[in-house]
Amino acid sequence: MGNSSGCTVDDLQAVEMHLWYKKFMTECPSGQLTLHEFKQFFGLRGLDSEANAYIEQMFRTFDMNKDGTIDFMEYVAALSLVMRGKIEQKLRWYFKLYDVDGNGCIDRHELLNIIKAIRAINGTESQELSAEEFTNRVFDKIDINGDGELSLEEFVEGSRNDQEFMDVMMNSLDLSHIVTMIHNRRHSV
Ligand SMILES: [Ca+2]
Ligand SMILES: [Ca+2]
Ligand SMILES: [Ca+2]
Repeated sequence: MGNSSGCTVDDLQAVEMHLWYKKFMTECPSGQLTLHEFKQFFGLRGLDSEANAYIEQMFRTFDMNKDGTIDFMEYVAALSLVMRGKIEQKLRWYFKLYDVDGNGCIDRHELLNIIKAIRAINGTESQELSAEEFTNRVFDKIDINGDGELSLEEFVEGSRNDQEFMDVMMNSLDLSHIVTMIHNRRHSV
C-alpha cells in the first residue's frame, strides 16, 4: 500500500491550525504538554481508573518520540490523523493505542480494559452487551488463528469486516465532541 502512513500538518487547514496553535500555546506556554496538562487540556477530570489508564495510553501514543511530553507537532499529527486519516491509518493507530504493553498483539485483557474505558468516557455503560460479552464476541470473530491475541492484520481485517466493532473503534477516539467542547469554551470565555 506504499508509504501513505505519514500524516502531516498539511492535513489541517491553515486557519484551523492557527486555532489549535493558539489553544495549545495558551494552555501550554512551554510548548510541551505533560500528562497532567494533557488531561486538563481536554477537560478530563474525575475519571475512573480505567478511563485514566486509557488517557495515559493515549498520551503515550501521541508522544511519538517518547520524551514524556507532547509537543505541538506531535499534537497536530495525532489530531490530524484522528480526525482526517484514512480508515487503515486510523486502525493502525488504534492498534498501537490498544496494545498497552507494546508487544505487537492485543490480548483479551487489553481489549476488555479499552472497551471499559471507552464506555466510561463516553458514558455508554448501559448497553445490552456487557464489556466482557462484547470483548469475547469480538475475539471470537476476529481472532482468526485462535491464539487468543489479535495481530495487527487480524485487527485491521476484523474491524473492516465487523461494522459494529468498527463503529466502536471509530467512536472510541472520536475527538469531535472534545473539539466542540474546546470551541465552545473559546467562545464563552
Ligand atoms: Ca514528545
Ligand atoms: Ca499487547
Ligand atoms: Ca490471533
